[in-house]
Amino acid sequence: MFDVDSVRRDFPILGREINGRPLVYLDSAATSQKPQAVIDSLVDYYSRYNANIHRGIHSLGEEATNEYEGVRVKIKRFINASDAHEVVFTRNTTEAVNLVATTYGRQHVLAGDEILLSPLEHHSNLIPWQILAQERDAKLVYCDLTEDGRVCLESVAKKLSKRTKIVAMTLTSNVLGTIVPIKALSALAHEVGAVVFVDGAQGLPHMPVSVQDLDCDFFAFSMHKMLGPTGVGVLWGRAKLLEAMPPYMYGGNMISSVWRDRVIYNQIPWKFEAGTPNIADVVGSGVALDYLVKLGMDNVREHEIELCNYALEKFSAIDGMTIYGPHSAAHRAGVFSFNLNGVHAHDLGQIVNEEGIAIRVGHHCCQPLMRDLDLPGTARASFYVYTTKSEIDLLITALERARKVLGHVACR
Ligand code: ALA
Repeated sequence: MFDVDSVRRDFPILGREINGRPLVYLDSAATSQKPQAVIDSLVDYYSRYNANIHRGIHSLGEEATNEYEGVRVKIKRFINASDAHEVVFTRNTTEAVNLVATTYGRQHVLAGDEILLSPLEHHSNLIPWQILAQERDAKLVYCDLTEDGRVCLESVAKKLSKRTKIVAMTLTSNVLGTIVPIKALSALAHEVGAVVFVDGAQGLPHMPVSVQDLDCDFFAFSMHKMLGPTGVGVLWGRAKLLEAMPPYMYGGNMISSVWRDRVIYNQIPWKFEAGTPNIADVVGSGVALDYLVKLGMDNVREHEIELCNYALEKFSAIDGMTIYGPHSAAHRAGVFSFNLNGVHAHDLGQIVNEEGIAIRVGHHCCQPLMRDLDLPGTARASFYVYTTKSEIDLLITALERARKVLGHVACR
């Protein structure tokens, strides 16, 4: 295991004070904080080798191209893909979902076909499929959840059929923290010939992932949730699927030859990377991956399990606090949605902010799930590699204060 205190020293923002209190950042599911090495890499890029890539033969252009393409190889290793050409850079996870829905989806989903989702999906892994289904007169089908918010595999098996063309599910819920058993899901989906698209945005930052072991067909994630800069997403896809898909956007870099009236597209992955990409932030993403590799993803998960066990024990002792999602660390990541009896989530967010504590409140871009739970919203505390048990204690103290300030009496 790594030393959390020493990790914290690498994150300059954690030295900040908010409202006269040391910052307690419990909103890493929204975006993670960045280590100094990532911040420095952006200044280094712009100070020493800023140039456009894949275009010129001058030294700066070559250096920038090598760094950019080098990050693709780092990603290939990080997710254990079989080939770096299967790694496509996008702006974020949302763009990766849209890319697959509008290319692979339009090619393969026809009238009467079905797309299977879970009720846990973030709007970004729902609306692109909703629009595709509307366009094609296809149907969205939802599997059931267990009482504690886990994906029920028996229900997945029942809802799959020869009509199912795509199964799109998150690896980890950004609301309930649920970890979805993707490997078992892939096996079931492949039996009926469906492809599996995994939204890895909340999962990959927190656990070791091998796309080959998960046996999924597409896997998307965002670097800003795993110590990297904003503006870099990744779509991994099996080469044979990516090769058969049309481009998503058209323009420079995605071509091999152009005539006045026709074009031959570039090979994968560049076929999907039209225009000048976000070079600096891709470079910074490589440094973020180096940082995580150094910590060890097994250790990252172990640290999170320890925090989850601690939080589950402490939160369950608070009168009137409802925790949503799995009550076992084995089935969840460090994302805790909760409500405190009689206190509106927005009021909670405001009161804890007065103590320097950052949490997210609201529907978390999961309105259908909130409707299923019959909730207007929740407060959410989310952890990462720099989170400590004493920060969880500070949150609990602030919640107790919130209850007093808002004048509500605790009741179970
Ligand atoms: N999807 C991010 C979250 O859950 C923004 O907060």
